Amino acid sequence: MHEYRVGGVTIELTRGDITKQTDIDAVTNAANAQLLPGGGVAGAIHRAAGPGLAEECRPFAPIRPGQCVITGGHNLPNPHVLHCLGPVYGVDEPSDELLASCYREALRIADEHEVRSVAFPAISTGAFGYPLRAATEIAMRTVLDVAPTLRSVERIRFVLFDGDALSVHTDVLAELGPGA
Ligand code: AR6
Repeated sequence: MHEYRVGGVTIELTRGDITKQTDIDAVTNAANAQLLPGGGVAGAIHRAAGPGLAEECRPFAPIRPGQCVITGGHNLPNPHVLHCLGPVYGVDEPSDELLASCYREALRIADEHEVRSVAFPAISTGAFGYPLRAATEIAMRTVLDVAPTLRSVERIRFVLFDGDALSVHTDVLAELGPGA
């Protein structure tokens, strides 16, 4: 686990599975507009949470790119799920602003719900095709920008599925960010 401090917030980078974050209050789903189980992160989160999650999601759907909604965690080890719809790269424009909005909105809503720790996957970098390095720069810039404004959230963890994504996140945070 790599750790960085920004004001009162710790940013953590780790390799792993977003559904296995037992010490985190709110995990983020890289959702689809209908908030249904899909592939990738959405499939894994809905599988682990059980059918109650899709049922709770139904009244909120569809959501727009850049939007985020919060639900309970059902059978996940986390009390909350933040469902973010990332932009489809090359289709939903401006994709950089829509992707930044996902991270900003998720943190704003988490803070509003007095959540203390949030985990993110690399939104839009799978089925939605966003180039990993560009997406990582947006994610890190947004989190560094928002962190000083948070009252409740004190820990933000990026859970990267493979070693390549972890090393890109580590490089980008070292370039942009606070000292380790
Ligand atoms: N834990 C952490 N990261 C994961 C996991 C996991 N369990 N599984 C995949 N990743 P994606 P998107 C990584 O496709 O691009 C779905 O079908 C993956 O390697 O889940 O926002 C939905 O239904 C990639 O780097 O999300 C939507 O239709 C990143 O998480 C669509 O895909 C995001 O990959 C959303 O596409």
